[in-house]
Amino acid sequence: MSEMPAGSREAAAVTQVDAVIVGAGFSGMYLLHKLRGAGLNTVVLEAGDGVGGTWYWNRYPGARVDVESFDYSYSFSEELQQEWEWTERYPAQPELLRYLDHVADRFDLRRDIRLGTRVTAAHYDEAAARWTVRCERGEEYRATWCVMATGCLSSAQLPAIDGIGSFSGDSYHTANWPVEGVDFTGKRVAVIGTGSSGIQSIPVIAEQAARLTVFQRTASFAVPAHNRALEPGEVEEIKNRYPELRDHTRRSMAGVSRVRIGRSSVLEATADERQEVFARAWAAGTLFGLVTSYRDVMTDRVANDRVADFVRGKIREMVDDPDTAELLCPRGFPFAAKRVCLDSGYYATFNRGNVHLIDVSENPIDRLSEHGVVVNGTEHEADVIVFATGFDAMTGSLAAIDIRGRNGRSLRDKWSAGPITCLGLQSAGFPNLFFVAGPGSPSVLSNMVLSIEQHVEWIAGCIGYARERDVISVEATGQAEQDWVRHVNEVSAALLYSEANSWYLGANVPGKPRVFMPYAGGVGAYRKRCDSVAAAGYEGFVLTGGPARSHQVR
Ligand code: N01
Repeated sequence: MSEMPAGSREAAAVTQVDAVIVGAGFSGMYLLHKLRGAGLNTVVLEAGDGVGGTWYWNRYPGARVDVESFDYSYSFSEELQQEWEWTERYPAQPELLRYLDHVADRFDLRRDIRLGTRVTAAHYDEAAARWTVRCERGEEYRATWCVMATGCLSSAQLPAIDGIGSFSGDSYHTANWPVEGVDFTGKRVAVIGTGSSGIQSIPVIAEQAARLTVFQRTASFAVPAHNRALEPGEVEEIKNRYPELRDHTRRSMAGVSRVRIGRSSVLEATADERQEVFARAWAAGTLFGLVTSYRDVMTDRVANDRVADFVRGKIREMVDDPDTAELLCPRGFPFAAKRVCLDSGYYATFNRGNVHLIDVSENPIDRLSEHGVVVNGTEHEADVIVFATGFDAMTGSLAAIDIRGRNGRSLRDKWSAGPITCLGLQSAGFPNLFFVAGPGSPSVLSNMVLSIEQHVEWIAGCIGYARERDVISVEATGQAEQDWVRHVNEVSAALLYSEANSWYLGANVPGKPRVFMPYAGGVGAYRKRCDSVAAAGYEGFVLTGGPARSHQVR
């Protein structure tokens, strides 16, 4: 059953701990801090050579966060949030990585983080009620608790294009960018993909490259970031208001502080009123401004079309060449049914003489050749190819690990028709295994840091509750997860998400089941549900006592 040869397993070192956490990004680091504080001997296993997760790997030019910095930051430590100085509304990757490095040092986390340690398997031993976690180089860890803090967007996807290995120049995936950076000066560069990663990197690459060719299969909706430096007075005001801001975000829909959901319908507004409301949302420069401008943007396709028309109008204003502008106008799916992108100069980049857009929606890329990208029989020569082609989202990083629960059942098999979880936190048959921001939780539809903190606190609370009562295993019931999956599906069915081929649905990965994975009911409602489950003694979970109490606790 193991993917590791028996011989190498015998030779490997085995370390006994209370808890193993996989991943040292925002989730894994906070969880280590919490579990260590609760007295658990905890280790974090991290594939990268540094901490930071998403912000360690995604070093491509132009990478920056799309949620405002004062929201996209830990709230668990008053000292941390008071001492850290964000410089911009939407900080770039180096600043985010500095923040996470600071957190690792400030809370003395590094001594329990094993870098360069990729986890390959996690198997549950039912008799011992312990997980065995195996790593690529053969080390083994045994632990009562195992938490997958592996990230929603961490399994990078290369496209299935013929000849991908035959290109003789350099090629890079945005999510696996070299630490030393890439110099595009004087180079002919091809970028494949126009999601968030493409939209952020294209303007920066265009400034350096001799010639940039962008291959677009689907145009994305992008709204302006209006990024800027934060003023000293503004930072001080935010810091003074943190209790109020954090309280609001925890009870909100998307976990951000400056957004209020409109109460009226797009369809009841006059054309002038709509224009004014949309223009205000556009000027605010936030990811959620247009989508929350009216209450029915995500529930009514006609209402949604009004927003989409507004954005298309803006694209036509920004792009000089009318044919290029039309190609850049997204069509065929609702606004925000795919993740909206934040634009820092993307559309304006197509007004540069060295930038060319190739539409591959009807004529897909034939193949990669030794010298470039071949479309419709024409070879577009390039010295460098950048794949901004996304991720096997939400389940990819879990499927990459051979996870086996009770009776040796594999998580990959259990989820072969789509992920099944209770609250996105656990899956029945996998006792003591938790996911942070797992499928079935708000995660990618929300401010990730806020959702991560909520999950970490819930998991730490659950483990603490179990330990106080000599509980040796905690496991979601099949009924509880069925009820939750039904609720997740009902909520998303009332929204327009299924009308787009997005990574939310796994539609970007050939063969992946088409299931809407995140929970769209909002972080406030979700938190209430999690809190009430905990308050009822972990209703929907079976808590099994240890040898002294070999019965179900509760
Ligand atoms: O990935 P994507 P991403 N031929 O899947 C195209 C977060 N993020 O890395 O749409 C040609 O969105 C594909 O085309 P199509 C954020 O949540 C956040 O950009 O499948 N094209 C698409 O255009 C985001 O949503 C930030 O038709 C091919 C692109 O590749 C998520 O990560 C920054 C192709 C992939 O876009 C993923 O974003 C970056 C092919 N064979 C990322 N195969 C922030 O701002 C794929 N494509 C914080």
